[in-house]
Amino acid sequence: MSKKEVYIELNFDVSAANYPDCPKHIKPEIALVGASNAGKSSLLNAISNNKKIAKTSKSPGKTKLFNFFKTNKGVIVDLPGYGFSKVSKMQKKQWSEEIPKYFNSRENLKYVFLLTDCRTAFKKVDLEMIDILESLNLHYQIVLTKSDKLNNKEKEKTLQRLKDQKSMMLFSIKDEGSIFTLISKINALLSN
Ligand SMILES: Nc1nc2c(ncn2[C@@H]2O[C@H](COP(=O)(O)OP(=O)(O)O)[C@@H](O)[C@H]2O)c(=O)[nH]1
Ligand SMILES: [Mg+2]
Repeated sequence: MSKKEVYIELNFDVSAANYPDCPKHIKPEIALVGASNAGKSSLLNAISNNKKIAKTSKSPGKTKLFNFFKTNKGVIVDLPGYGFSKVSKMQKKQWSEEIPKYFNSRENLKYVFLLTDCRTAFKKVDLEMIDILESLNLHYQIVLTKSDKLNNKEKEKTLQRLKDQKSMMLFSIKDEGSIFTLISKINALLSN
């Protein structure tokens, strides 16, 4: 199989500012959630090998909408990033009302990837999100992003801690192995 066949073909579908505007469909859906700047857009670009599919930004808070992407097997949603200081009223409403509404009501939601920067993981906002996912019994995995920023010692330590820990994985857009691991997981999730 060539590398091109391995990547997930993503096509931007639609953005929704509020939960009721999210498109209805019958395919399996996977959600990406995480603090603003956690690396959600970069991960989408990495799994599709397409730098332009999702806008990445160095300044936090650019993705203020639910962004829906279609694959040939299902749908991937980039949720509004939470937890940065300068926010509009609308942004606060999205975190406190629209994201929980989405998790509460989304019938085809198969799985959630919760992204968090491996250097600053498990801040209050992440823990609050984990609480929501747990309380709704949603299946999820924590993706510790930007692992290339760890030195070898830190990386070794983190991997040791994550051993046999299926609920977490280390990820970097600079680590092909981690990209392909995630692609396989997504393909499997969307095939069931
Ligand atoms: N070094 C490194 N930087 C990353 C990685 N993933 C994302 N970034 C950077 O982190 C910033 C935020 O990424 P972005 O994908 O826009 O985050 P989002 O707000 O969650 O969508 C950008 O400057 C990215 O280039 C990674 O794996 N390694
Ligand atoms: Mg983004």
